[in-house]
Amino acid sequence: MQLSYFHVADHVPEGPLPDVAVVIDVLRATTTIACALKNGAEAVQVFSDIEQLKESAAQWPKPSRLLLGERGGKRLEGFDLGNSPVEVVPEIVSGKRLFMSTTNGTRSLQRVREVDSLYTLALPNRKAVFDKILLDQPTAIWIVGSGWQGDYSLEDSFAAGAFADLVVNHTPATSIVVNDELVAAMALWDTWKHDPEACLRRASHGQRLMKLGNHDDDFTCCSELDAFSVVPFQSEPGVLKVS
Ligand code: 3SL
Repeated sequence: MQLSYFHVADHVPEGPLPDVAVVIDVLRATTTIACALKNGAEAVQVFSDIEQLKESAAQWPKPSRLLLGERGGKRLEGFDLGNSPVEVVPEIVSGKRLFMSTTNGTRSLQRVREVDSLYTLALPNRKAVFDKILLDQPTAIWIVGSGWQGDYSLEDSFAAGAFADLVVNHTPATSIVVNDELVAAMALWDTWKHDPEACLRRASHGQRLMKLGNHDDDFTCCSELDAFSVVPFQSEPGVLKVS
């Protein structure tokens, strides 16, 4: 099984696709997706373009839809929710389709939406996603981070290393770490694995969120390793459901 990591969507190569892709946006899109599906959302449909999101949402019955999104960490005007994993509680999201657009995470998802098996991963569902992917017995996995506006992000690379660490330790004889980006991500995991929240707070996007206000609950939720078992899977282009 060949494992590669690309820290932003723009670094994903053209050409043959792998059988599995895993998209990561620890702060906070893929954590929010995991929490929303765990809390009973019918699906999360992702868009990088806000106008397309509004058009698609308008086709959906009003009582069973929610608009969720942010730019620069702040909730979009006229949207029901921002992008906080602690806001997507069962009383609000259960049975609803969430139409979602975020600064970076939804762009990465769009970039690999043609891959046959597409999953999203956050720290709380790392082990669950790993267990599911192992059943697929893939030959190649692309791990795709979201970064921040085209730049590297510490927390996505940390989570990429956390995922790769599980794969490599479980199947040492058959796992091949293809690129140096993933070697570096695994070293990051080794550095911070005993204190994931410290890594998230040290990251530039963590610092950005702290400047925007009190996000303590977000940090707690986003750094809770292997806490629950929901596995978000792309069931049709752009639509994530529980696998
Ligand atoms: O960039 C993204 O996709 C978001 O997760 C950013 S934020 O944490 O909501 O600010």
